[in-house]
Amino acid sequence: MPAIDLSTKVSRLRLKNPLVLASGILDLNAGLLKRVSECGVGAVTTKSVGLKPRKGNPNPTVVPVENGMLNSMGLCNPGFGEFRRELDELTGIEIPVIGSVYASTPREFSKIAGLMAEYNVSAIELNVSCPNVRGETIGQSIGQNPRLVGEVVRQVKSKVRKPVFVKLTPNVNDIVEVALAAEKAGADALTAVNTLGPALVLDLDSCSPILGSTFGGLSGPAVKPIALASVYKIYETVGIPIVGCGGVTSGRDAVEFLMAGASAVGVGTAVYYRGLGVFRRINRELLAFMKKKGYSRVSELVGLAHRK
Ligand code: RRO
Repeated sequence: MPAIDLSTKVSRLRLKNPLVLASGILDLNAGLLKRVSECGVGAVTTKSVGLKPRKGNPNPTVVPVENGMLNSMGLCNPGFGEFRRELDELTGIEIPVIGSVYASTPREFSKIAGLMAEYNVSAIELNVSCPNVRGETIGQSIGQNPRLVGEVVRQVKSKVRKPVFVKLTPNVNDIVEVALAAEKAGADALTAVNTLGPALVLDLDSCSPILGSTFGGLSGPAVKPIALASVYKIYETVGIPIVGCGGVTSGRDAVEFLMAGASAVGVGTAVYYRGLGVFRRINRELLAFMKKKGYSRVSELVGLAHRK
């Protein structure tokens, strides 16, 4: 029996296995990204960075909930001026790094994406889907507007030669419309999906919201069926590869995302709850499933759920 091949391709990126560290976890500096890269993951994504530093929302910004967690970080990051020092130190990393960026206008997106692309990253991920900033044109207020998403992608693509991924928000009426706008404008891949919200948890003693900024984005197993439906719907209509993301914790979850149409699978909240061993465990379970069912390549699983 031939050896089972876990490798996969997303646009021009070759991954040794389909697991990707999702943006927002253990990714704010080179030391952490390198540490994660040695734990069996196929690629890592950086925290979303902007042109200027951003303090983010008041504490607490993370609260565990049943089957997941809420975060309201608020795009806190040191700004590109500081973050570029971390990128300088990423030279020895042996797997693809996806550089995540955010901005508030198409022009600003092309500027920050152009800066990020000068460093040791294999692709740029445009974060147009953070749910935790209100009252500003940033994050999901961009991703909820297909026309604006198209303009952002067009301007970035005219500046950047590396593959451009667009991270989509599930907090829309029709995610396929946004995915199509991104594809039409030249996006090379889609990451689906960011966190679900607004979501709320109350403290019964103080009779008030636990999160410092009231609402947050929900992630983890609780969102998996919605994330999976998003990937499934996008795959039916869109031709570019998808990185499926939302509640992946086990090999079974990864298989579901692949069968729904993802070419790779983001893991975020599971790292928070289960630690860095989670990547090897998911890969082991994926391998065991493939062996049991007689699959020899990940590509044989991609989109299988659509074969009527
Ligand atoms: O920083 C955040 O609050 C955040 C971001 Br950038 C994101 O993309 N998704 C999320 O749930 N939180």
